[in-house]
Amino acid sequence: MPTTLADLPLIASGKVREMYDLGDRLLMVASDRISTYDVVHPTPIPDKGKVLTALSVFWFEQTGTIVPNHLLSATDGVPDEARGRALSVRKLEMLPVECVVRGYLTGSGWKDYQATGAVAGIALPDGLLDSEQLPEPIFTPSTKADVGHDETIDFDRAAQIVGDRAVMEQLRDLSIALYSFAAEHARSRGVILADTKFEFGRDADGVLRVGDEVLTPDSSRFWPADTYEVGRAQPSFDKQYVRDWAAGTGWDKKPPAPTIPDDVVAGTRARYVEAYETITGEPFAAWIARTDSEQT
Ligand code: Q0Q
Repeated sequence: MPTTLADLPLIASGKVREMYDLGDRLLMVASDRISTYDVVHPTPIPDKGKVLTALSVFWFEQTGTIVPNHLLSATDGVPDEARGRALSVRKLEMLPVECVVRGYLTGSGWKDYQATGAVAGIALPDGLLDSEQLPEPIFTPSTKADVGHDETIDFDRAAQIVGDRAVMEQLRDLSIALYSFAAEHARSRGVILADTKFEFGRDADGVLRVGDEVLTPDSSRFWPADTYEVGRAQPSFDKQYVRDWAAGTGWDKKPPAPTIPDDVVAGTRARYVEAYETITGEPFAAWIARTDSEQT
């Protein structure tokens, strides 16, 4: 009997995503919800969940030779109501750190650098400017906060939390390799991948796999390369349209978030579809056709 999401045990939920139990595997579902300034708006962005799911699948398929991942299928076990925006994934024993890689100095990294000249205990050259590309990508792990922001920690603390320095070194090397591959690909398509976050776990055979979503606009910062300018904050490839609108409403960036008008919804949807087609070189319609069919 075809299932619906309501039939499945919910095991975890985030601001814009849910994780359900399929028994021998999990169902990772991306909603069409959008959050700005960490507050979820009441208005969905049609197809946002499908675009982000399609991007994760693109990157999983591109990076399987760098590190195995948890993807099983974009159709098997996926209820019709979630087709295109949900993946069945292997059950992993997730490691308790967020693996963040930064190629550019922005966000909390820029704040830490201004205050200390370092990020996550990694000393950086003097005189770097906001949004400047770092001499090389840096690994800046963070704790997994249930509520609020993850806290950046240094490598030694991350190794202590994971309980094995050699495993932490492996996570660092794999995270940097994944980021570097994706950043080179994105840059060739006119998009800067400023930073990203990975989560890893071990499957039942002890194999280390990258899990969660990967290299999506919700787990990464993507900037358009053609407007990139060092010395100021950069517009987000996907969220700038809605952020600029929100700034114009006088919203205090605290809950509740304002309802998004139709034209901003349409413009934001268009930016997500553009992000997918620019990065992958594939029409978004191809993803819809692929996941509408039975098997992939
Ligand atoms: C797992 N999460 C995060 C989450 C809500 C993701 C559980 N393959 C896995 C994964 C994954 N990915 C998880 N557990 C076991 N095996 C990841 C926090 C929460 C939606 C998506 N929660």
